Amino acid sequence: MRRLLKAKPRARGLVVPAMPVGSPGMEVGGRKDPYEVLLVNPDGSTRTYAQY
Ligand SMILES: [Cu+2]
Repeated sequence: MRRLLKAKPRARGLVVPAMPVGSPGMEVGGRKDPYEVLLVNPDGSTRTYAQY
């Protein structure tokens, strides 16, 4: 989020589909599944923005 605010790319926002375990608000013990944060472009398409 900090990186997005700093870079200010032209985009609608960031999304994380499917509520992966270990993402913010989806903590389950110490389990952390890998997931991608997608940037939503102005035209609605997406690209990978970050991987965790
Ligand atoms: Cu959830």
